[in-house]
Amino acid sequence: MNQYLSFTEEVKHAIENDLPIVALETTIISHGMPYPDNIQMAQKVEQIIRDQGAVPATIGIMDGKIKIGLNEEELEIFATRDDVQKVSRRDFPYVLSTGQIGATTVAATMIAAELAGIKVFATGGIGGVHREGEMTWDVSADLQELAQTSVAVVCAGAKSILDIGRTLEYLETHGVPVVGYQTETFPSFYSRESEFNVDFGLNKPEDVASLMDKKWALGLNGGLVVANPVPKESAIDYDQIENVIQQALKEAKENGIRGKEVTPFILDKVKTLTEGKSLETNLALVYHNAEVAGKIAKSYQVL
Ligand code: PSU
Ligand code: MN
Repeated sequence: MNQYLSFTEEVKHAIENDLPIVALETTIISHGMPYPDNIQMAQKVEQIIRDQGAVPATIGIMDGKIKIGLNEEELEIFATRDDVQKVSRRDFPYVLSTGQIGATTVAATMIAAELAGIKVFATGGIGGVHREGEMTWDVSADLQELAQTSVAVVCAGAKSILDIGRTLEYLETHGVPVVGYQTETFPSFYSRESEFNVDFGLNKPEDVASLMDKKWALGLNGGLVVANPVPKESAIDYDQIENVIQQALKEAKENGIRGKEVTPFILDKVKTLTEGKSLETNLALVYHNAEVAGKIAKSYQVL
């Protein structure tokens, strides 16, 4: 194992005994949701994974180590401190070497999961090609990570703050399968649909596990997107959220928001503009993703 990894007892035990493990990210805690919703979410997601018979491993950087699994106290730190760095692939060496606290994005969590031998990761939504990305070149490092790091990312698709069409084109170019879990339509985070289809619809956790197994057995390194639509009762209407997103994007532009600040800024605006409804939806979809990821991890482990 890599010398910079450090494990909780629960995760260490799971690795030693070949138990199914689901990785979880910390950017969603530190930069994706307000306190105390974020800490409640972090705890509940772990519980949902345990209820599925898998072991949660929330990943973050602290004390010069990449922590694979965080205890209660550490989770609280990620949820409350305002000096937590947002860490993607680029930021990893800096934050680790300066001993800062780093919340891992999808890309960084995938890197850590792969180092730890974890194959399944549950999150909310992946980053992607931003709208007007052809001008700004704002393309999330999550996409390039999916191209090269062999982890299945269970998410509710990509937010329509992004250019979903270009995001899917990017993934196709880089050989990343986009699997719809019990859907043929690519979900757009708050909504169960978008204008785009997934590449492959699969209905059972075993089917997803089998696809993962075949991909990697062929030496086709890289991840896959398992797009799992938000439950119906928590979904927001596609057109309704589009108006909100337009407004949030406009404000981001007016405020000159750039680089890694863009995604957190827009998320926060959307939350304010929907008067918290988007947060409720966000929570519901993360819980659903955790449940499905737990099932996939179990199915993959017995192959
Ligand atoms: N989308 C969400 N919530 C989030 C993120 C994305 O709905 O918290 C976070 C994830 O950690 C994702 C990151 O990996 O934002 C992408 O940031 P960027 O676009 O700067 O790559
Ligand atoms: Mn970006």
